[in-house]
Amino acid sequence: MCGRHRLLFSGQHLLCPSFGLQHPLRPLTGGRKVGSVLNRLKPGTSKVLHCRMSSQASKDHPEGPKPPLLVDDHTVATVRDSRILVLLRGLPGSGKSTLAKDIEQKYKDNSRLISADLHEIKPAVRSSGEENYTKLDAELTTCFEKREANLVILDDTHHDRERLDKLFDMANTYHFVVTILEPKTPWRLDCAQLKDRNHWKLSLEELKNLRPTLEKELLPLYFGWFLAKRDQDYLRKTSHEFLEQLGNIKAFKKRLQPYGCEEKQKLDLLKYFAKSPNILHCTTKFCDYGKVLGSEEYAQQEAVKKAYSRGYTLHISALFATPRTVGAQVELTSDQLLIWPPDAEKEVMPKDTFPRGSRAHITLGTAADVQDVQTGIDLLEIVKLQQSGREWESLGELAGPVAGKVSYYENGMWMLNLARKIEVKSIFSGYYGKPGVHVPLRGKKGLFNQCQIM
Ligand code: 2AM
Repeated sequence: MCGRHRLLFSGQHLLCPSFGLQHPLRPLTGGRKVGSVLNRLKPGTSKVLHCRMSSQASKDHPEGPKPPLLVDDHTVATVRDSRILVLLRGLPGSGKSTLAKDIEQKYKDNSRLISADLHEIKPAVRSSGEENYTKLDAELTTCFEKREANLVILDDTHHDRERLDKLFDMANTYHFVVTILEPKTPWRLDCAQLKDRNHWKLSLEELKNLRPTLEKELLPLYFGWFLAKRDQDYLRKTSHEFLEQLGNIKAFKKRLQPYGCEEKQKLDLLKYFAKSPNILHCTTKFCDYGKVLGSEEYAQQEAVKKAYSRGYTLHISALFATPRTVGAQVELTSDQLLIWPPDAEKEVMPKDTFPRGSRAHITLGTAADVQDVQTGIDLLEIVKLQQSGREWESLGELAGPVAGKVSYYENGMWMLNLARKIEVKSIFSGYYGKPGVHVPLRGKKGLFNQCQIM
């Protein structure tokens, strides 16, 4: 796969010593408190039906295991610091609305539940045209634009790929992480039971037509840990600080050639790394929506299923910069290694052997024309050089929020080993949208003049 990417380097990295910024614990920012959608129901329509459905489900049947964002304290704390769009997905009558309301209740100060039922959008294989969604989309857009909630819950069947793609685009525009939840009720795919449970009175045949669109799991472009909003902001600031300080150290100024600059020139690294991922994340498995061999098996693993939508703390031990990428090295815990694919390192460097998890990283920025996947390859190059046992040059120390020692490897590869590890909260989920969604690392335009004469 990496053949698709431009691999320009010849194998050096930089080893930066530690940098110790502890983030100040900021108070929860939270969105505005919003009234429940239930308050805005049209009299006598779905409200009664919803309530009936909910109580019927809980009395008659166990509803299956609850998702981590309802029951796991660490996940709850992480969700509160994140921007998340929860898409409830499943057949009508399968228990989505009950789950949606439970989530809304749990996060009532900062969540917004938007329901297709309340917009009277009848689930059907083809008929739910764009126009049916005009009002719902307007409500959703306002909610995103006005920052009405940090947790947006969308209750709909979500069986139609085009519809989903539109939602993934919207989530990207407003920097929301998407998590797809399906009810675990025993009857969720049982059309005979669903016929009596769905308030749209869909016939057995209609339900059977819808079922195949929902049976198959939706595979993302990639799975990974997505950083909570405030930890993401903190890490972006930290990476700017790192690049600014690194660019100013004498030893760096003397080794500009791999970055395409002469010694006398000044390189602004913040401009050099033109783009940054829309949402900072640590990829576990790249799936290409299921096209990558083994991605379906990965998604089916019990550990992966259990981890999905759960909160994790990632530990960052070093920051690194190469002529292609800038990234953060992540040290995975044993718990996190459970969902780390055994072939993650071999996938990009088949001839070498690395300790499991060596590729774990967060891409912070890439130079123009360089793809994100390069960051993990650059990190492995650095690890490989470290493993070779050679002594690397220690060429300076950074201070303040990025305190730590800077090491130089070769070919423009630098690493800062942080004096104190940075901890960031994250949610394990999938990225389902289009590839290549980026924001500038800094500035309004992605590209600037890279080198200036000093
Ligand atoms: P990253 O994890 O280093 O940032 C979409 O391309 C995302 O999937 C990026 O975040 C990218 O890199 C990650 N990724 C991991 N393996 C990949 C591969 N083999 N091809 C493309 N992208 C990959």
